[in-house]
Amino acid sequence: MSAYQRVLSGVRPTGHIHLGNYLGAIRNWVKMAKNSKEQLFCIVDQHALTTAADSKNLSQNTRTIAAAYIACGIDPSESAIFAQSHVPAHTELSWYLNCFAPLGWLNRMTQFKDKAGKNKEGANLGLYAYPVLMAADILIYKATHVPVGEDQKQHVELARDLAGAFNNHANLKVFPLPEPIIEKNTARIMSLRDGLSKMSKSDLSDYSRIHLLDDPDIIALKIRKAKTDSDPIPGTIKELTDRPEASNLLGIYAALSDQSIETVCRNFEGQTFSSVKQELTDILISSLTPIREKMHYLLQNQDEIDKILYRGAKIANTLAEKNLREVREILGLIPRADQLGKL
Ligand code: AQP
Repeated sequence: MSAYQRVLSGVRPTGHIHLGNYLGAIRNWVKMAKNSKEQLFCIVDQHALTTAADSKNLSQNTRTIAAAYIACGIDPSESAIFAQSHVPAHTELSWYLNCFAPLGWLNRMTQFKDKAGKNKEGANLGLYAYPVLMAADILIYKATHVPVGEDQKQHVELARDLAGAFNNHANLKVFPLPEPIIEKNTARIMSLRDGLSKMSKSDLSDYSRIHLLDDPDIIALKIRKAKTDSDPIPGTIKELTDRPEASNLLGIYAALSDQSIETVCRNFEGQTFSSVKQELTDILISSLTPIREKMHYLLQNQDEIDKILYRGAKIANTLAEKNLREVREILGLIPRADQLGKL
């Protein structure tokens, strides 16, 4: 029997997909997909519009993220891979959920505070309402499990709260409460330039992250330049406290070599970062080269990517429309002509 009923997750096509997206999210999707009944992986292009809409590159970025999913091991014949904007039910459900979302819940969202920065009055409504659209992304499929990095945990919790609020209104268990699935060791991969900041697509410095499309020379250069400290590697994880950059690099090495950080510390004990950086470079290159090559191949065959996206959207639309019809009926809206008799 499958451990997971229906798995759903997504990435924003906002720029270069990076090692944090891979280790914190997509690698876990691949593992979970093998153990779940149904999987849907979307490229959340409408979320990308909430921060500095990059209309010139959005469609290309969307295809690049789709290529990354496939290259990282998501099988499009077993999982629906699609663009969020190809399934209009997401935004429709999002509106209904908006009407169940007290402002107090949204005011607690830390990502809005981080992304809006000091200029909250100037931030757009889409950025503020982003977590409700994310709840709709999940609930429109009645997804049961949502693999994410640590930064998205609060948003999945909001989706649970909104599912509960809607279920209470309906006096029915319409939506299952989705569970966030977070891989503890890779939940938060940090910037290569600052061990206290998350590795992020929107960081201005390319040297802060490894892109999945970086070639070996660039990977080697970025790791050479990665911030470290001058102390040798300790034998225990406890001694890594207050050494954020060292913890991050050893954590990345541990994740890629499928070892615990404890084992990595023991194996490298007493060595300096220059030798560890060489080993880290080697394992990054050997892990990411097949992904980069497959992404390049797919990106040269964009029609193939589009076919996969359209096929995925067809599966997603069928599921979403069925659930949307149920929601509309509960809310008391007159059924749409095209939905009559289809429940
Ligand atoms: N540094 C990270 N470590 C672990 N997981 C991460 N994720 C993102 N960064 C890290 C996880 O990747 C998935 C997709 O993220 P997203 O693109 O939808 O949004 P994000 O979390 O805002 O990612 P970025 O890279 O920081 O993008 P920008 O800069 O555009 O905001 C999620 O599961 C996320 O947790």
